[in-house]
Amino acid sequence: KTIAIVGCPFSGGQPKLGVDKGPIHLVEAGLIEQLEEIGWKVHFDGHHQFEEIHAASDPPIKTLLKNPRLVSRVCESVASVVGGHAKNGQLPVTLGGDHSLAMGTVSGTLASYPDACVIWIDAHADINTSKTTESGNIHGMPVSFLLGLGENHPEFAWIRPVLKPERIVYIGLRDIDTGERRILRENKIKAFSMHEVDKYGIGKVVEMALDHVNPNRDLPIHLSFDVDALDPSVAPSTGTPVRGGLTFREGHYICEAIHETGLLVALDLMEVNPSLADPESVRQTVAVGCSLVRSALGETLL
Ligand code: DIR
Ligand code: MN
Ligand code: MN
Ligand code: MN
Repeated sequence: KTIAIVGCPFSGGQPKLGVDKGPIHLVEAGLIEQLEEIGWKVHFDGHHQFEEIHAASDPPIKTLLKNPRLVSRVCESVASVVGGHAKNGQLPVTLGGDHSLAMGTVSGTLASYPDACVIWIDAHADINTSKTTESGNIHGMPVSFLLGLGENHPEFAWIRPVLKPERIVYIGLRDIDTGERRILRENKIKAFSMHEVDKYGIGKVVEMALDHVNPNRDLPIHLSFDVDALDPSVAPSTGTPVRGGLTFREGHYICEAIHETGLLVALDLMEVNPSLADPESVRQTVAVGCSLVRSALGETLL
């Protein structure tokens, strides 16, 4: 099987510059060669080029949602690229960029694998709607769009509510907005916060997460990994670090365990921002990003 690297230098879902450089750093650090070394054929035809939409022609929706037309159009094109690779039988690995891109990647996966489940690794739930968001940053909202929650915005008309609440599970949460907490509860969405990781251990948490979204271990899996799920001591170069996160091993264990299912069909690695720390922290974060991807794609310790 072949991996298709989808490099997405995009930052429009949040305000901090630099996250668009994440995919370039990951590829320059040797990710493609590393994947070839563990036996994959890797298809990469350069980082995605996104058309510009200038701020003047992209006013906020209801004065709040930022860059809505830009984020929507970029995600629509990411959906078609990821969906196209999946239809060709390739395994898309999307390198972000901010996590709003997952509106595109998950839409692309579900277009090819309608019964796929999503495992979302993050400090945040990314499930705000335009009613609940406090920041207006769309990277805090992709899950609600995929579930079809919240209002219908004509700017996002292409997004279908492809995901069912019982087909997504979270691991690593520790910074959830009040409105998000209510949405999670009302839709009975399963989430394992850092509290559950401490209580049960990561091995049991991954098993329980899979039991929930994939009880018979027969559904395709889309793994969407926000690097801020890791503790800031492990992955410091990211836009919204939150202390008390996953250790290096807990993050890798999740990836290894999902690889072991043999069911992974798409992977996202998001929110690496090489502009937000000193050079050594950047190097460390990029390196951990590469090694998470390798673990999800079968690198073993022995
Ligand atoms: C916050 C932060 N819940 C928001 N979300 C982040 O802006 O909606 N997601 N940082 O990665
Ligand atoms: Mn291609
Ligand atoms: Mn996220
Ligand atoms: Mn996050």
